[in-house]
Amino acid sequence: MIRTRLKQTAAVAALLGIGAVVAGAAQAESLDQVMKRRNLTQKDLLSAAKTYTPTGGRDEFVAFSSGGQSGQVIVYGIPSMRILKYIAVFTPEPWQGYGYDEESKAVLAQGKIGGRDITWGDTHHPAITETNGDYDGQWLFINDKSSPRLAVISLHDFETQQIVVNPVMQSEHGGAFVTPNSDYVIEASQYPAPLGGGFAPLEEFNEKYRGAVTYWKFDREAGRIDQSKSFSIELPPYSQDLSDAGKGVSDGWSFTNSFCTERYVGGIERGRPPFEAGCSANDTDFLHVFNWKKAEEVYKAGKTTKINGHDVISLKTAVDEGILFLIPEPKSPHGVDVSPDGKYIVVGGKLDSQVSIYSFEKIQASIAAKKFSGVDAYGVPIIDIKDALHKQVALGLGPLHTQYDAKPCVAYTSLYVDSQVAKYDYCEGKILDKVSVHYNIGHLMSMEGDSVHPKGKYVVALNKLAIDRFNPVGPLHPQNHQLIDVSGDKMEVIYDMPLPLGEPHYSVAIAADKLKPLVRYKFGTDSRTGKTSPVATRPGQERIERSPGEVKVFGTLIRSHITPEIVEVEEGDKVSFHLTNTERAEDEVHGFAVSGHNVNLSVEPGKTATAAFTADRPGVYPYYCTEFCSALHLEMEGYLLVKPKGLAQAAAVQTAGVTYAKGDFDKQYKSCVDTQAVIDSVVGYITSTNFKDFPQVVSMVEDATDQLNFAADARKKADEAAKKEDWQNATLWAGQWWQYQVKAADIGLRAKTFLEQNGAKKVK
Ligand code: CUK
Ligand code: CUA
Repeated sequence: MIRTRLKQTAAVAALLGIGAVVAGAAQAESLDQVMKRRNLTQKDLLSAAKTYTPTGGRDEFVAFSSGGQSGQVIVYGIPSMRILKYIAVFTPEPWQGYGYDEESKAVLAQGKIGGRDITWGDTHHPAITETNGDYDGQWLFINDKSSPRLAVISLHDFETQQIVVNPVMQSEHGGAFVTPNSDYVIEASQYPAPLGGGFAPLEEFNEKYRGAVTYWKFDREAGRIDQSKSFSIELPPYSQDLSDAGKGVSDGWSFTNSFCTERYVGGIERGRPPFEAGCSANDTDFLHVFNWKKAEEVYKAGKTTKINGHDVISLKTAVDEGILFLIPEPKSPHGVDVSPDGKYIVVGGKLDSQVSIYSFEKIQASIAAKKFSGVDAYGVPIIDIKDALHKQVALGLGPLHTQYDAKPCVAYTSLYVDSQVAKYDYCEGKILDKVSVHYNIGHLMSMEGDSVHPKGKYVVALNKLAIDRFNPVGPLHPQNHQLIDVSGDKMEVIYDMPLPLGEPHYSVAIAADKLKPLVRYKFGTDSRTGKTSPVATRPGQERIERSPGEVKVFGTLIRSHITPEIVEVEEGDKVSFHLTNTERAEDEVHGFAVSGHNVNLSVEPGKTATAAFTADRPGVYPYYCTEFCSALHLEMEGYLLVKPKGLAQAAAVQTAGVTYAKGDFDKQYKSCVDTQAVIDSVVGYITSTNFKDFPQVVSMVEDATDQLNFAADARKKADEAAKKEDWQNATLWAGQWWQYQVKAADIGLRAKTFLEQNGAKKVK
């Protein structure tokens, strides 16, 4: 064992730069040869150059994509299209410990419906918080279409912190869409049902079934939706679809389209034609136009009805107070997207060949003049389509969703049936370009393309089918996001990215430099509340608290040990491990898993997480860290001993596997002293540079200093034991001293490499 350590000392020295040069490799291939071998064209090379991101390179934009049925959010970089993270939202996700630690279980539990766990979600539309209509990169919202819920994700740590259940709807689609200062998050229902739940026969569809739109109040300071300050508006039983908030001139208004205004109820098994036939019979459906500022006043004035304790403005009040208007929109409409200046509202019709561009000014003129073509069956005033349209542009078949460019009046609309993206001038109504995508595009995303200042450069096509684009992996194909370069006059598809997680609907992309995520948590943070955890434990304060039937472990995690290492409980005890990662080093995550108990934590630097379970089976259960965190990661282990009830205390004789004598101690001690010389040389190098100009290195130096302080402490213990000629403990503590030295050397080496590669200068 000692000899191994000596060898390791040599290895550390070798790592630090006294190594041999790798012998000459075969002649490198030329670019021409690679092109030939891989059958690449000049155009391919150009695309590669536009998307390739060299090692260590960063992306210009970060995209947040819905993860569809996975109930997650997918984060990736643009233009490299490299996936960076899956954010667990509605679905348990082991790597992040989501749904395994008690803190995140509490978040998932907020999403229960009628006491039932819903362990997945159908995520559709992410929205980043906005300030004056610009993305601010602080919070992210996403909806669940299947069970009407909305989640709040902190962009400080990319973790889900809140789930709210819609109190009146049974399904939804048109969320999450934010108002220009994120005062409200809009969520509109999809399939009508009795508001607030409960049964009503389908024969009473017209009378008892309803749609709704909810305005969730976002409390930015708390970073939470405030359910007590949120309200809804009752709507006719149409299938309300997507929404968008007005901005600029149209701030204070919002728009939600709809289909199946026929209010058709299918029933194939009852001999009726299916929903799809009856729901697409009319030539037009209705765009809903809301004065939400007015609705807010009406809500604050208390002119609401309570449903499940939630304030609802009735359809009648909405009409009487001038909150709701309808405008016909052709045919089976889908997306509704407000232009960056707020002057136009673009609607795509799935069964139409044109987009309809409504003018906010014209809509307002009609409302002011009370010029309506009639009312619907519920008394809602209808504005004549001719009085509201700015233009209709024939783009192609199946226009769905629209995003905007940095250039004024330029928009991109997805054409589902044609499998194309159309670029056009929506002010003049002129098509500028079209590009084919593969296949059947749903949403599309331009950079910050639904904000008041879109960034242009790229559009991503979110295709519904991949078919032949990738290596086959069975009947369930990956999703395909195609990157389109839109910087020139002609759009060019330059990259295909398979997404193997769920069917993404909408995505949003933000300039990467607007995101300022944490490197580490403040000591003892509960990442799900963002506050200091009441069970955070400082190093040296680790303890086991026992009460009848209950054992609470307050522990810490640091390279490479779990404190405590042995936990003895009795069969039937309720056990909780409250673990705090006391690392300050970047990316030094520790996991925690207990054999056979479904215990799995991810504890990032500074975080506190809790695993709770009942120890109902006597036995010996190893626990360990699940992240390869250091050279001694495998030794980051411990035992949970579950004693059978009533077992007499065994004789407490612990036998060591190996015994050590003075000679062993001397050898170990010498190897520590040798290692210290190596460390000193690295420290000498680092401190001779301008390392303080590199924040990453400063934090590594902090971490290494921590490790060296731990080393000094272990050395003291070794010295004390040696003084008592307790060679067993003296040798073991000297070994621990060496462990800390290796960690310090490891970090020092990383810092040295960083400085060398990033052009650090000698200062002394
Ligand atoms: S929806 Cu899926 S393609 Cu949910 Cu926004 Cu249009
Ligand atoms: Cu901590 Cu492995």
